[in-house]
Amino acid sequence: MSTNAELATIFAEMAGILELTGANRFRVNAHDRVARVLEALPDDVAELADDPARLTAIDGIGEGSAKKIIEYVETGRIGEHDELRREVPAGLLDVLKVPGLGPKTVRALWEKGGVVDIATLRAKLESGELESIPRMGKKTLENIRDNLAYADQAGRRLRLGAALPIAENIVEHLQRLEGVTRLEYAGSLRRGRETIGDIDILACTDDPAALTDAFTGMGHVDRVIASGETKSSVRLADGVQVDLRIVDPDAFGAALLYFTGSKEHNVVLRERSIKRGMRLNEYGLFPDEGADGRDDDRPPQKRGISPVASRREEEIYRALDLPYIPPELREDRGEFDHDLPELVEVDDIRAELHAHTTASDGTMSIDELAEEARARGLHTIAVTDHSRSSVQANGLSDDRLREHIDAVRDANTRIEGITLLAGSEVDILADGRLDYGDDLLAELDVVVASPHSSLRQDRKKATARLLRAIRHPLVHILGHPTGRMINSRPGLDPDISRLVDAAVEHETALEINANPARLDLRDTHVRAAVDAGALLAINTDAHSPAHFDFLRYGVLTARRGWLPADRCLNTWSSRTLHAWLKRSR
Ligand code: DGT
Ligand code: CA
Ligand code: CA
Ligand code: ZN
Repeated sequence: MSTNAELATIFAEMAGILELTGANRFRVNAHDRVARVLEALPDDVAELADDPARLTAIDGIGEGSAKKIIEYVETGRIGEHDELRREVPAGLLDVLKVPGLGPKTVRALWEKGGVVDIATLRAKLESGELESIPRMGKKTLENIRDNLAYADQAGRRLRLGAALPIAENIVEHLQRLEGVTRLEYAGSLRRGRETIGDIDILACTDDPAALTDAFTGMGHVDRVIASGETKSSVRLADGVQVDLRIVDPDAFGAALLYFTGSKEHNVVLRERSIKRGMRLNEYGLFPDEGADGRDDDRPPQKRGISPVASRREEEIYRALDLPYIPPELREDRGEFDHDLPELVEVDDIRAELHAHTTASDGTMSIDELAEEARARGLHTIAVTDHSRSSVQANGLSDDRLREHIDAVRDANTRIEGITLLAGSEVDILADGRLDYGDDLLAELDVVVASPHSSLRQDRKKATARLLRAIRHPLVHILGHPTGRMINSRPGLDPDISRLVDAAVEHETALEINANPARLDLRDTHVRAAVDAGALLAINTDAHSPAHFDFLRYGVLTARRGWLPADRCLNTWSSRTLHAWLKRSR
């Protein structure tokens, strides 16, 4: 393991132990953050450790963490880590990673149930031994059992929100090398899929050996899987594989097209080529004769055969009588037979309609939230804290909401350059009723209604529940409609076509929650909503300033669902948006 990888593991472990032993959130988060920063850092942290200032210059690494990193580089251990490890059984940290198991529960399982690792957890679930632990009902234990099974089958695909920053760091790092003329990521990442199997990178360079060395020698490389003249693969500390392919500049477009995929999209492109008397492969689009060298697997260009198109993706599409197809649409989901929409872009987004403050479970005050939103160029920010039933999120009682509305309206008169709207993210209760009465909801400028509990309802109940919220005349937006968490919680499975039809009829917008753990609605649901003519909202659900950066994940998902800018509330002018919000008031 490289130093980066080792340190990332250590910091993640310290965060886990601190969490289990009930340390304060701030300390847990600081360790967790350092782990993630090191995981994505292509520079070798051991080299940076010569100078503490170079470490603290990295976003997320403070003075305390820098000291620990230096301690590790110099001595091979961190004193604090050794001390922490003595406090809990090593296998307990795996138990903490089981979806749905928080530190409090794991602690109870450990102290009262004798669970020390996944194996004892499984065995004790089996034997019924855990049922005697206070507040550990049959239902809770059943959930744990299901979550164990779900986590097993979710496998090792990385969330988009984890993969994209890693890929961007690598691209930035390698692009700086002498001789590199082009370097981009391709694959499912470029298509914006919600999870990524591996990261595919394509490059052109005058010095392939130097690029390969730099790639396999990156600080966070855990293992070099392959290292060849044109193709190398590495595994990073967190287990994700990265493939690097070095290609000829004249064939870059063809390679980018091929390795962006999807496989299904490529298959249709190849068939289309054949119908037009041509052949398409990763080196280019060629005249039929000679493109496939029988016993010669060198690129056709090297065998003296000139391509019809190969330098740019656009040229290949044009030669196949197609418009340029954006990567997010390349799934063979109708992109060859339909007029393509003007897809929404990050720069189109001008309003955030779902955000939290310290009144519930956010970290920002109303003023800080407004300042952050204004700095990001938005004309409107809706303050939508949780409602009373979301107890764990410090949801607002009726009285607290009334005070909060006044505070938001007051802030709105004080703060220049942005409009603050008083809103709520109101819980949709299990039967579809909302968590506040209509009088109170009618006082709000924005009502986002979301499910947070009873997320294991059957399809029929879930559909009826969400339909009731969509039809509610005071609801503007249905927030994260299924409540799923990617790789950890399946969430509700409602009849989406009935939901989108009702959303069209009642002019209720459906949210694409941009949090990369949610991406809810998902791409295929967005497509169903767009096809039915529904309105969508892309919201970050910000609980802290950094969460505003989630926007791009929401936009990628929207684009995969063919969402044009004008069907998205957040792109509208403030006049149009405010008029729409007032329609039912
Ligand atoms: P992933 O990594 O599982 O999230 O998905 P992709 O789409 O990135 O797939 P990957 O990494 O296996 O390959 C990258 C692209 O290369 C893929 O989207 C299309 C192209 N490709 C790879 N293998 C094949 C193949 O056997 N046939 C065709 N037509 N294309 C392929
Ligand atoms: Ca891939
Ligand atoms: Ca790959
Ligand atoms: Zn929220």
